[in-house]
Amino acid sequence: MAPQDPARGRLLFEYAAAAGHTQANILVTNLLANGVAGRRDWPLAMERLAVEGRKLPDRQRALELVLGMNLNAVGDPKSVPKPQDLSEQPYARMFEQIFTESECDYLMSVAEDRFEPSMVYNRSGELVRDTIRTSDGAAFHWLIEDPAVHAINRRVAVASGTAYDQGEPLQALRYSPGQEYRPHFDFVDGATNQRLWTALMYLNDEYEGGQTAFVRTSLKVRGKPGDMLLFRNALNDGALDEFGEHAGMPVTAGTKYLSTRWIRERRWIP
Ligand code: PD2
Ligand code: ZN
Repeated sequence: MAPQDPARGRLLFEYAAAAGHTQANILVTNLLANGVAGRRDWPLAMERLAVEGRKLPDRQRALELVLGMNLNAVGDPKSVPKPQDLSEQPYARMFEQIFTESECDYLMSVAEDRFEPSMVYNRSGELVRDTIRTSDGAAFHWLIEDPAVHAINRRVAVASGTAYDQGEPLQALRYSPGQEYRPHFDFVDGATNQRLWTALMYLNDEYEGGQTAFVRTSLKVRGKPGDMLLFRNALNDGALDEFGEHAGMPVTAGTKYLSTRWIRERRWIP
């Protein structure tokens, strides 16, 4: 594989944008909003988004969504709801109604054209398809993380007491009847920058089955649209929390949409 150089890659997008390339301009705005591989300038990203919104309906929709959020000058939420305690082992908390219906609809609609069969890591660290995880997934990787998705990620960070830069890309997941995520740990064996937390955001209500089940305890969760479940995958000494084994139960009717974000110990973004 060619060596990765995200900062150089960002610079090339900046050149293309300055030369008038529309798509490169959009990507540069996204990178200014999230600060991946270079500087972060939220007010400038918002100004650019407003200009893009005059020509491009998708950008206008992202802009309107952000303007409806109660954000401070750097794009952080001014407040987040207090969580309900669900369990101490595993440590699990529910943030009810942390996202609005329009935010849930937005994530589902932006993901819709991007769904592909979900993958998992095998023992050699390669991403493969596996019957353990039969959903479809769409990752909002750094370049396509628009300012609205970015502001959603910042809300997850504030609620979880972590920094935005510790998060892996937000993923949207779609489960049709029979699809599931069988019991697993989100903890990655041997990782030096461990997945400490998992945030699951429930996006819709039009399905049956599909609860999030912690298989070593009796805890089963079905969030309402806009709710976020946050749980810890590791104990305070950094070791795996055995009680964190969990599953997305098979959906039996309808289609379930969910978003998930795995949060690392330290900075994860380039
Ligand atoms: O989609 C789910 O319900 C689910 C269940 C368990 C997702 C994940 N884990 C995950 O993304 O880690
Ligand atoms: Zn999981």
